[in-house]
Amino acid sequence: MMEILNTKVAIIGSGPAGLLLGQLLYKAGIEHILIEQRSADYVSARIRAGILEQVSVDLLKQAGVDQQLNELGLPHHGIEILTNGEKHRIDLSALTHGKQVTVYGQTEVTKDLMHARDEAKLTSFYEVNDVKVHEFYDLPYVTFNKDGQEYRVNCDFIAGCDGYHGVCRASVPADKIKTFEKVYPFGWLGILADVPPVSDELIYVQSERGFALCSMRSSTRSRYYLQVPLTDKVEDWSDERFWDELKNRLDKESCEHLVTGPSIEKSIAPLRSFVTEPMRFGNLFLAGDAAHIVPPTGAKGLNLAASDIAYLSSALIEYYLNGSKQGIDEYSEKCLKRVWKAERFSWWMTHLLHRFETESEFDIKIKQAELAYILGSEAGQTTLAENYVGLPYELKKFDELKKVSIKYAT
Ligand code: FAS
Ligand code: PHB
Repeated sequence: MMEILNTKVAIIGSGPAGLLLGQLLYKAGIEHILIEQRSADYVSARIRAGILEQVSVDLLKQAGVDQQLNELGLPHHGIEILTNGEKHRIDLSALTHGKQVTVYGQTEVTKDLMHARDEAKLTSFYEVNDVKVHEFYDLPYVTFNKDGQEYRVNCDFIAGCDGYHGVCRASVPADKIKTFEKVYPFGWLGILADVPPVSDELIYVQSERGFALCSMRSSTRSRYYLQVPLTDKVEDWSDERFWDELKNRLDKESCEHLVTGPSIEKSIAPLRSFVTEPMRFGNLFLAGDAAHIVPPTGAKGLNLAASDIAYLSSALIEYYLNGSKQGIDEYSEKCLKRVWKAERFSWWMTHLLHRFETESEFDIKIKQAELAYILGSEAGQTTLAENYVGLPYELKKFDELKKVSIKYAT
């Protein structure tokens, strides 16, 4: 016997996009149901991004989940780029009239949003199977199975926040969707270790042995990455081999400051650029990784998910509060303008800092000259800095709506 539920918005996926949308809709008094295939424990344990743009921090504040972020988040005003054995600091704040980024793990963002959801006793279904989306060009509904019970959720809208491998994008008829993709011929081997970071700020490394990144989660927990061939497997990389290779790519001073220790997480992530056009299909909206993927070099993945949700939550709040469909109709075009700029920046940073087996000696010289120009020019550094801290939203009405949704704050 199918159990029938009715709501305004069905959110598929309990990653940062789905959770943030749910929280913003809740703050605006708009009922919704969240549907996730994995367990809540699995979702809250995932280790991924680490850098929040200021616009993402503002959105988490708007959602009322910024308490721990304010206490534990690390404001960063610069990054370093290491090339040819020399470190060059990019003064993000000086070059962007005071903007900054905040180091705060996606894992913590997810836990903060899940905690807020639990506190508000919102309707969530975890560990579901066989999720399907239906009739999203007409009267949409979602079906799924949980513990042997079949469910049908009738709704006005479906938010496809189910990531790159989700069911929502896959459910769009082929003649209604276009995708753009670039797969990079290497991956990132990431390690998490409870050791103090090698430096106060992130170090992006361009070396002849390949890219490396020195990042962190706190003053006692570090996150490091190495560019590795796609053929590598995690089991090929002992902790000792990882630390030795990282030292081979770092400068002398950093090696002297590097504290090594046992990994608490180690994984290899593939790198791709991917965009879906459009991002809206009748009453189905794609947001976050369901619609686009960036190589993590520019630290944009999580932040793009946040900007999609800024646009989508604003559009849905405007629809239910003011009866206007303008935000809904403009959703895809507005998202994609910001998505493509972040795709370009992420592609550019990846191209500039990684080694490609196919590049000629001339290509390498040109890339080194490009990086030397960027590092030696205020204009060059500014273009890197303003993209890294996050380009502004084109969402003037969002501020007005923020007041409305705060008015509904519980
Ligand atoms: P997510 O993929 O986070 O969430 C989608 C959710 O939908 C998941 O919980 C999934 O279980 C669920 N789902 C999927 N199919 C479903 C179905 N059929 N039914 C119900 N639920 C379904 N970004 C950075 O900025 N920096 C990084 O260093 C970085 N590292 C990354 C490392 C890895 C291994 C990966 C995969 C991504 C990384 N990213 C990084 C990008 C990442 O942070 C994403 O941008 C971010 O998770 C996007 O959030 P969501 O769009 O919510 O998608
Ligand atoms: C991270 O800390 O996980 C991180 C930071 C910056 C990036 C990518 C990942 O560009």
